[in-house]
Amino acid sequence: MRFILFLGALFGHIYCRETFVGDQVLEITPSNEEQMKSLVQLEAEEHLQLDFWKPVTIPGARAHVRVPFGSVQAVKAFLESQGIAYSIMIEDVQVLLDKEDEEMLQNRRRERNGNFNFGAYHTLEEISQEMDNIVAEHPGLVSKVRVGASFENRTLTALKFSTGGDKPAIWLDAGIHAREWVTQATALWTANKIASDYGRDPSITSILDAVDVFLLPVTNPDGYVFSQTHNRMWRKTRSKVSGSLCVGVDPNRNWDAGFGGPGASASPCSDSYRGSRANSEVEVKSIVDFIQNHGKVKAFITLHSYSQLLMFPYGYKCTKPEHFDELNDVAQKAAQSLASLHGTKYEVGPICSAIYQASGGSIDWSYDSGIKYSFAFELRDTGRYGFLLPASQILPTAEETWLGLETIMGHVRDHPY
Ligand code: INF
Ligand code: ZN
Repeated sequence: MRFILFLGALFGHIYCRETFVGDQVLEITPSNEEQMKSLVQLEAEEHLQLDFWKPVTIPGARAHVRVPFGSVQAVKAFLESQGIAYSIMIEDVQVLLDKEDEEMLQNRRRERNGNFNFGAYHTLEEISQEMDNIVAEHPGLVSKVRVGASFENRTLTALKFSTGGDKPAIWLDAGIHAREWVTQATALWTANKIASDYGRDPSITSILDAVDVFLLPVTNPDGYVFSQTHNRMWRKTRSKVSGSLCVGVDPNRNWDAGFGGPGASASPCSDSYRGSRANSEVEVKSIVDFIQNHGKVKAFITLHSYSQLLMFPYGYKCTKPEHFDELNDVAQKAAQSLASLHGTKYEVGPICSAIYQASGGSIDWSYDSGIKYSFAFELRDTGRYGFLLPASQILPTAEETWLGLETIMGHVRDHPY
């Protein structure tokens, strides 16, 4: 572990941030089962501290792995000895992180007098402040809802968009995985878009005249703060795991849907650790309770990054969901709408075939709870920057994603059940 004392002028605190100087992200393409096996063995070598951004799935599929500087030579020598093809996706992770820090600093200076810059990454405090501003600017439409609290007791605050009455609702969350920063930024932009354009944009107006929308921009606030102050690569919650020195549970393995099945780890130190039991994470339990209490949630949409995928159930099994045809049709249309703006290509399909088997995922739980319109987006990009997507791509990402969301929300509006 390499730490530097980061005089946090950025956030006014003093804390240790992990550095990633010389770390490289490799794109590895195993071409057969034997090479796959070698890669799985490599992943098991704990001392190498490999961080798979995109896990190994099938021969010919590309895996992305962040390799700590100290392991780069050994890993490359191993891959070459096995004849496994690879390329360098990111030459030096720290260079991208320094740029990200610099941009956040500059944005903070500019913003002090100007208005909120949706095309930049923000701290949790700034996001919370902007959510308050959106409510203040649209009091008749937007309100704050306390969904619950995180392990470290930060409030899980959602925005409710409602034109009144007791309507069916659409749930939209982002940032369940802390390091996927473009998703929290996209959710905040989306909140402002819906609030600003209701009454002006016929599509948004017709959606909100039929359904309410609940939007939770930072589903994993503890992890998000940790990714900004200690470890940019953090994914999980920050809960204490009894009997382990490792921290946190993968909140996208903790839902009561095929819990503990394939594609989730039983090891607390794994980035896909499922937790000791379903709903062990208060962030997950809070959403489950909120949705069950509401009782009329008809769509559950979650934003992840990266890979440019629009997925629907199932992840915990590889059999087709009952409503496969309809979900696939809606997802195809949504991906087409999304692509129409900047040409960004998304693949569409069930989680298990789009990427891999993953148990305990949120949209499998919502679907099996009767919420038919359950979708997961994997936003930009496909690996050039991965989780470290430059802030310059936030606005184009948010604008194109909205076209996909609007398609799904319109379908929900027109197909009450
Ligand atoms: N997504 C994968 C994950 O390991 C795949 C996924 C997405 C599974 C949605 C289930 C539901 O959770 C990401 N992407 O982590 O950020
Ligand atoms: Zn994710």
